[in-house]
Amino acid sequence: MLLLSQYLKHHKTEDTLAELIDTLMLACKEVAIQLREGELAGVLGSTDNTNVQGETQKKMDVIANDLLKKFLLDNPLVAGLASEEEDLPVAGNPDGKFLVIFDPLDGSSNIDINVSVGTIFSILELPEGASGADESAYLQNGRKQLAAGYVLYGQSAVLALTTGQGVNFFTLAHTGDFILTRENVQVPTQTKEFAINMSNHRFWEDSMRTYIGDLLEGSEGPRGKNYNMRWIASMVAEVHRVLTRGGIFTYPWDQRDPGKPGKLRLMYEGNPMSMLIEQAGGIASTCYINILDLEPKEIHQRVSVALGSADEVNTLLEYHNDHSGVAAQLNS
Ligand code: P6P
Repeated sequence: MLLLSQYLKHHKTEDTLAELIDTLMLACKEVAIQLREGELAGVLGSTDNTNVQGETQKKMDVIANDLLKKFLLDNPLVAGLASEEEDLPVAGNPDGKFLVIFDPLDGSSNIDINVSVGTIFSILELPEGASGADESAYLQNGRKQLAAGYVLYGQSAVLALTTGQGVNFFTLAHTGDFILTRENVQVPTQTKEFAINMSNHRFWEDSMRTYIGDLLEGSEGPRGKNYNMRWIASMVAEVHRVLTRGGIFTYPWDQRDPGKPGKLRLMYEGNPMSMLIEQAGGIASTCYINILDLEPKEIHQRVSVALGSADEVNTLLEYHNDHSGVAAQLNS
């Protein structure tokens, strides 16, 4: 039984990075405790506020965001943080070395129906001479991430973590320790399982309609095999399924708001999940280029996402080989 701290030490993770990951886990353990109490703690339901995304904030969105801010800003290593629930970055210690970007509770629309949600995080180094108060310091290409991961609050609380040396799962024990439960996670290259919100079908590009249509034709169609579909409406749960048994998850650009690249956010959903997927041997694309190759322009910018089993994502990319449309322009 290897504790998270022992694993990081054994794999020579730089000391201050290991310390920061430990701080993040202290916050996530508190989130897990609140979620476990649920109705009993009065943490379900919504607030009267909307966040910068224009979404109604759930009580747990605010509680999780406040817990992460408290623990991170108490750590002098943190120069600043950015959150889905914060309009602007929040400055930490001016002498700190790390920036932390997070979605405190991804999938929170599932809170009141007791379906899995999660905390997604991305860790960057503060650029030389920059300040954690400035948005520009956070706008770093996804390949600059020092570490990325999520804590999925399901039947068990599971941390999926990469520091650039592969992906590992750690399960939260009753002792409060995260214990290594799966080492060197690998995404199977092929799959028969896809995840997309089918209710948006009429708004997709023709290329996506054709790709999904061919999946639905099953063994009689051009793909020559039957597929199963999943949609949890919680990216963190979908990505955990893909890391665990393969699959393709996609939330593509659509015509509902054609000026938006997609629904999901690049800095605290796309980039951290893409680092995990690539580190586990999968592919994470905008449907046009690798997500980790995008140059960010603003902290809450959105992105089209197609990630998972390498062979399946490559097939999706073959359907999206025309890069002349607005979706490709917004996602390249
Ligand atoms: P829809 C949750 O709000 C989220 O950002 C992702 O976790 C999830 O995959 C997606 O949105 C669900 O979107 O349109 O199905 O509600």
